[in-house]
Amino acid sequence: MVAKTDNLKDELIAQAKKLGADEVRIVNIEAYEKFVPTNAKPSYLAQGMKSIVVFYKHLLTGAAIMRDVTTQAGNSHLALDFGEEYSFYLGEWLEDKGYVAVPLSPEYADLDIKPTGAGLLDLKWTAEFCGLGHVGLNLNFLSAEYGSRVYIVALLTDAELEPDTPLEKALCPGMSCGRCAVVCPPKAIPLEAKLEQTVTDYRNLDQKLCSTSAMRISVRSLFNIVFKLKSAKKALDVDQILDNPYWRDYWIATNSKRGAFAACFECMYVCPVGKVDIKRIMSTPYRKFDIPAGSMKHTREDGMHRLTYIGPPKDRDPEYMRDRDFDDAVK
Ligand code: B12
Ligand code: SF4
Ligand code: SF4
Repeated sequence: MVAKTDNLKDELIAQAKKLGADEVRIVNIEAYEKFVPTNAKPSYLAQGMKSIVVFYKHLLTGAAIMRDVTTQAGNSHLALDFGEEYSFYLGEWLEDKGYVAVPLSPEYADLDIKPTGAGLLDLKWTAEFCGLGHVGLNLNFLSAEYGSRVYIVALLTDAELEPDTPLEKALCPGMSCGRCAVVCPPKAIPLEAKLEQTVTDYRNLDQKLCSTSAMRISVRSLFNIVFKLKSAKKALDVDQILDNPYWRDYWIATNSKRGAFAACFECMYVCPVGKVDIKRIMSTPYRKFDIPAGSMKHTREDGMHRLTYIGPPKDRDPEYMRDRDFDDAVK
């Protein structure tokens, strides 16, 4: 028997925040499905669901101000784990009231939706759809409070909840900021756009390039290395190959997830959006090395806005850039 309450949505938001969620919004499933061009939609998972409850959990500022990517990854996994846990308890809270609810794994990538993997819902769009924030230049979701330094979680329910609407104004100014694009190690974020366009026209990400940093140790990297060794132009030195730190990284990534994904945070900590945490992040010594004054150039000519990165200082050497690609072994 469903317990009728007039203010179920308010109670649900209060409950989610009590559990630890930062901001919570509601998506109406019927309206959302009309915009989803892939199978990453609620009806692919379950029939009869009415609402998506979407919320985010922020990373601790301490993780964003340090140099060590592994510690950042550990913190990001914690934020995701907590979010996932809250989504279970929130689902249980709804079920105690007579509804059904199901949390969605926030980092799972389904190979049937897309052969290279896609979320059960593409959460950045889900979050933009209900005004939780806005998807920025780099296709990361930005919240007004913590910029992109948040992880998104969602659950489906058959409870009919009043939906929220998208933000009226983008949080990301696009090329006139462009900090994420210049600092991105594999240059996976757009570095130029037509002057007359706005960020919603040109926001994009080369996912394959990004994954070389963000999923440094993955099945793809393993295949790449095996094929590279197989087609070596010289006799392989077994000791040299076994000595490469990649194998230990692979074990650590399998064991702890570190390096397997969430192995790059560059676009997250340089993003100036975030009224709660950004001042503290930008004022810390190590973050000042990211884009020191004068290290970024904007050119506006031939109808194009182009970005160039002149930095970074030499001693800024993110951990994941160390060589683990076996080039010495094969050339
Ligand atoms: C696959 C994946 C990746 C891929 C692709 C990233 C991407 N931007 O899509 C790679 C490996 C590159 C990646 C990298 C990172 N990721 Co990731 N990743 C995911 C994952 C598991 C699925 C995303 C997905 O489905 N992408 C869709 C792609 C694969 O399909 P596509 O064909 O290119 O695009 C189609 C769909 O988007 C479709 N679509 C589907 N639904 C909808 C709905 C609407 C309304 C519309 C218009 C379109 C639409 O339309 C497109 C065209 O057909 C999500 C979790 C989730 N469930 O959302 C986390 C997620 C996106 N990752 C996250 C993070 C944090 C990262 C990294 C920072 C690494 C890290 N340190 O953790 C980087 C950031 C890269 C970046 N700039 O976005 C967070 C993002 C949080 C945030 N603030 O935005 C997420 C949401 C995890 C989470 N639960 O919080 N990731
Ligand atoms: S996670 Fe790293 S590689 Fe991917 S877009 Fe951000 S800065 Fe670029
Ligand atoms: S760093 Fe700048 S351009 Fe990139 S997402 Fe943030 S606000 Fe947008």
